[in-house]
Amino acid sequence: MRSAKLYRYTLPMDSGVILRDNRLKEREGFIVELCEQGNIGRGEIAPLPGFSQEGVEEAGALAKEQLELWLQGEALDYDALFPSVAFGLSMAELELAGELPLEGNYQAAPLCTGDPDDLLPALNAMTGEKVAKVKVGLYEPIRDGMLVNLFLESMPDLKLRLDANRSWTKEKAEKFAQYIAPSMRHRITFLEEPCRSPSDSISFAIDTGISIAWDETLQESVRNPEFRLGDLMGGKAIIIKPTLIGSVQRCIDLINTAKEAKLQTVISSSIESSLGLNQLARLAHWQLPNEVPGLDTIGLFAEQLEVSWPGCSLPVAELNSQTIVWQAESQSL
Ligand code: OSB
Ligand code: MG
Repeated sequence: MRSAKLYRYTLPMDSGVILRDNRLKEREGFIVELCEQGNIGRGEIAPLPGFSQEGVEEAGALAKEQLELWLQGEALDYDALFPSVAFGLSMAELELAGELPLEGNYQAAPLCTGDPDDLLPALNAMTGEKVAKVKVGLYEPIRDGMLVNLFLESMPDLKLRLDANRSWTKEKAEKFAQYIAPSMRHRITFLEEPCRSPSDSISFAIDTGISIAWDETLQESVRNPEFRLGDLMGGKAIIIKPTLIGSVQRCIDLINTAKEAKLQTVISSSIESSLGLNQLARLAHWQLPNEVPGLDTIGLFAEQLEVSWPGCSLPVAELNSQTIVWQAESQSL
């Protein structure tokens, strides 16, 4: 017999400047729970406002419809579903089948969004490779450039991932680069999407020697079924945010194609609850054991959900305290 539940959760949070114009004070989403023969599998369906094309209501309606099919024993066609729904349902199926390894990579690249002084203790506490992520493009490019240069100069073993979220014109991006000493540039592992247009970002990489990574461009590209990873020329890395990309299988396919193309691949958060974030850490360790994932987002929340993120002391709300919006069981299977 199969049974399934859909919980709707609301968690207090403050996304601060991370989401730029889409500041969030609450995170809403669903947890799907599948049961079969005493086994259980969960997944998170949480479209991210301002990033996902689907809204939370639409995602919930589609999830219920698909859960009905699952109860009847049908195989779900993930490529036809909203990315957030495909991700959550496929993750739940994977966990139910016992195919998602338990071990996770919880070593996140610390995310610096405001005061650079906040980053120093986190960096000093890191063992192994020191890698941090800094949001740029929120203030003047000159300030960003000076700051990044200062970081690199003062910590010789530091590597930085930067993210501009397409906020610069080509001129502003160049202004930023002017302030980074050429001898430091190779320690910027990559800069995500410096410019509004992808072609300007490619020119920027060629002109400055600073490697770039695709995040928004990858999300846009995968919406086109004809898309081939080889179309994303000029980037050194891709950022995979499964909630915005689709099913676990689709993410794994992308990872494998990227490996063949020698593209660095980073699994990253779409501000999932601690439940989804833990699963992303497990997916990252399983598929990309040697890559630090971009999962340092639990600190944006005021509460965790059901499972704790390792080392995080925020209170944990039980799944049972959330609303069950739908549940059913199959008769025949
Ligand atoms: O700008 O890459 C982004 C999270 C949600 C939406 C957009 C972004 C992010 C992150 C996640 O930055 C953290 C990370 O990638 O390290
Ligand atoms: Mg990004």
